[in-house]
Amino acid sequence: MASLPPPAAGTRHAGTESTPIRRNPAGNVARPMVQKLPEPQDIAACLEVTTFDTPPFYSTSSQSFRNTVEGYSAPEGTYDPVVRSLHNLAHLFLNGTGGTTHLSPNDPIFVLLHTFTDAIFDEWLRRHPAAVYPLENAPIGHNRDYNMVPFWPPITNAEMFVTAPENLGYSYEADWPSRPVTLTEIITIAVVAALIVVAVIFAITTCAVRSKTYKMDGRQPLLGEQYQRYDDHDRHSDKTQSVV
Ligand SMILES: [Cu+2]
Repeated sequence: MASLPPPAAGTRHAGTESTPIRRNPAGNVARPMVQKLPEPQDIAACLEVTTFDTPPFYSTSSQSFRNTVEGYSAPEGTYDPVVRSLHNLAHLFLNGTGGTTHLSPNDPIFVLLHTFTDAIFDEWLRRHPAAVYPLENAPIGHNRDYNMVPFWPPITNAEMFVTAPENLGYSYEADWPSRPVTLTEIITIAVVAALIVVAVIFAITTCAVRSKTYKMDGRQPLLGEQYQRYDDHDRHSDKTQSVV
């Protein structure tokens, strides 16, 4: 029996005829939200989401790092049905083959996007060493001790919930963006700085006043002008005596 010829360039990975790879970056005028790529601060924000996943362990999960990096939540972790961010936003920005779920692996950018998404996950694991993978109630195949499909030999989700250098044989080198300072933090820093300045001025003033007082005390004669002198007293006594 003759074998089928290899699929021509531009066909689907499933081997059925399709169109060439298409890209129309930022060209989806019907969805302004997907006309831009994720920003570095979006990555910084998602790296600060502290919980790996939250019920219902789905694309509607809020404050879930998994759902945030996937792109169904705002970068800070809050679920919003209209938001598309990070991984999802990069797909949708491509607005073509890379933005269509069942075709996206045909665009070579897919490899870069998913490698970088894994690098973010790896950095998140490094920053949150106490994080736990859901034990139960996740969709089928996604509990901690379930095997990852289709890998063979079988390996569980828990076994892959480790940083890359730990036992996967590779590591990432990336300059991770730092989170911008929030207005609340700026106000807090300003208030603390002002209090420190006031405390320093108060301390300096107190020291100066005490030092001056000490010096004045040191020069204070035992008897000043306000005290009656012996001779005055004597004179006064003499007057008294003379009156008498
Ligand atoms: Cu993807």
